[in-house]
Formats: sequence, C-alpha cells, structure tokens
Amino acid sequence: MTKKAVPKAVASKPAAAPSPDKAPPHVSIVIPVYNEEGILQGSVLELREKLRPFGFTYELLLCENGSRDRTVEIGKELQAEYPEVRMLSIGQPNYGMAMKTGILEARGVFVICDEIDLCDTEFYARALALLERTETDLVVGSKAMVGSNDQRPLFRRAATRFYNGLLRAVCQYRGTDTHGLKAFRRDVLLETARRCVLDRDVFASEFVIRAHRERKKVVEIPFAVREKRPPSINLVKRVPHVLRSVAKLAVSVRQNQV
Ligand SMILES: Nc1nc2c(ncn2[C@@H]2O[C@H](COP(=O)(O)OP(=O)(O)O)[C@@H](O)[C@H]2O)c(=O)[nH]1
Ligand SMILES: [Mg+2]
Repeated sequence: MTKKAVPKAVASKPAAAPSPDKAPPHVSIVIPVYNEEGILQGSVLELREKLRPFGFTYELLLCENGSRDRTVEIGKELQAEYPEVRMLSIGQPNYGMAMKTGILEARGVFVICDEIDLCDTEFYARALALLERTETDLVVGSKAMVGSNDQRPLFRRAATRFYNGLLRAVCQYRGTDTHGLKAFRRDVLLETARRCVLDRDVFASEFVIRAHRERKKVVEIPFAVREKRPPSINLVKRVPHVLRSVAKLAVSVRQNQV
C-alpha cells in the first residue's frame, strides 16, 4: 500500500492537460481502465452515443495505469479523435490511485465515477436528477440494497456482502455498498477525495466512509450490474491487501482521523 504512492502518482503529469481556455464541462466522467483493449474503444463509442440525448457538456477521463496491452494506444487514439476524451496514464496498476487521480483532475460541476465494463447511463440520469434537484452531495449506486439487480456470479455477490459487512462491523459504516458507481458535486467532495490515504480496492470505501463521517449528504440508490465481461483481476488475490487496508481504515475511524 501505499500511503506514499497516492500523492506521488497524483503529482505525476497526466498525458494530456486540458487547454486552460476551455470552459469546464457540466459533467466529468471518470473511468479507471486497465488492460481493456478488448472493450475500450467499443465502450467509449457506445457511451458517447448514449450521452448524446443528455445534452450536457462533459469530459471523459480514462485513467489508466500499468496496462500491458494496447489500452494506452487505444486511449490515445480516442483522445486524438474526440476532444471530450482525456487519457491519463499514471504508473503501476492501482484502481484506487487511478480513480483518485481522475477525481482530482476532473473539472466538471458534477463528477461521475464509472467502470468501462458498465457505462451505465441510467445511473447517470437518476444520480444527476438527485444532485441537480435536491441537496444531495454524493450518490452511491448500491449493488446490495433492495431494488438492485446484481447479475454477477454468486461468488462475487457473496464477496461484496462479506466486504460490506466487514466495513459495517469495523468501520462504523452504515450504508450497503461503497464500491458501486458514484456521482457527486465536485466542489463539495474534492477535498474529501484529497484527504483519502488508502488506494487500490479500498480508496472507494474510504471516500464514501469519509463523506458520511464529514456529514456530507450521501444518498444510496440501487443499480443493475450488467458487466460486459468478467473482471480482469482475480478476486482472491485482492484479499490480503484489502484486509490490511480495511484494518488501517478501522484504526483511523476509531481514532477519529477519518
Ligand atoms: N487504472 C486502473 N483501472 C483498473 C485497475 N483494475 C481494474 N480497473 C478498472 O476498473 C473497472 C472495474 O474493473 P473490473 O475488472 O470489472 O473489476 P470489478 O470492479 O471487480 O468488476 C474497469 O474499468 C477496469 O478497467 C487498475 O489496476 N488500474
Ligand atoms: Mg466489473
């Protein structure tokens, strides 16, 4: 882990800086990508089409780190072709670090964190309605609450339940899921993201738990998980790091540092 790694990576230069004279978009969509040559181009093109009816201005931040396939090349081609696409390339594989970098680089009024195998614009519509019409600061898509539809295999659904139960037991977390899609007001949550010290799988949990504890208005909504492909990372290999990070988070919560 990698308390050290986060600020280091965030400080590193993105592949393409936005031109300063460009007005900030209404929405920034942050998508971590890793070894996604199979679906990256198709997903981005499909997402652009699905976003057309929304009519808002947006930027799409593809936050890559450590891919060993053609992901970087494809991302750069997309960036060259479409002005709203920005490709950030930032070092070794690290989902949380990529997501945090994207959030800190985002310029939109609202930020949506998605995954390249989901690209769920139904979630965007429901989350933006809440953010724009109510006092909500952060919308968390839950795979585990009533009304959700998690189509992943039983083993992964069980892992999600176990992980969320662990967060409730040791981190005083009251929600049902920290790893779903998210949408939030950038001005309200930016410093919360900056304060997060954990990375990889646990950054997203720390972000949501910090938001709750900082008394931001957090609302969970159910969403349907329909992945375009099985996950690239072996779930079991993620466990030791996740357990160590959750232990650190639990200690910080108890010491009121989160
Ligand atoms: N930048 C970056 N993105 C990652 C990494 N691992 C996974 N991702 C991306 O995170 C999203 C979710 O990954 P996925 O393999 O579907 O795992 P799942 O969340 O368990 O379903 C996808 O957009 C992946 O490309 C990583 O190490 N670095
Ligand atoms: Mg997935």
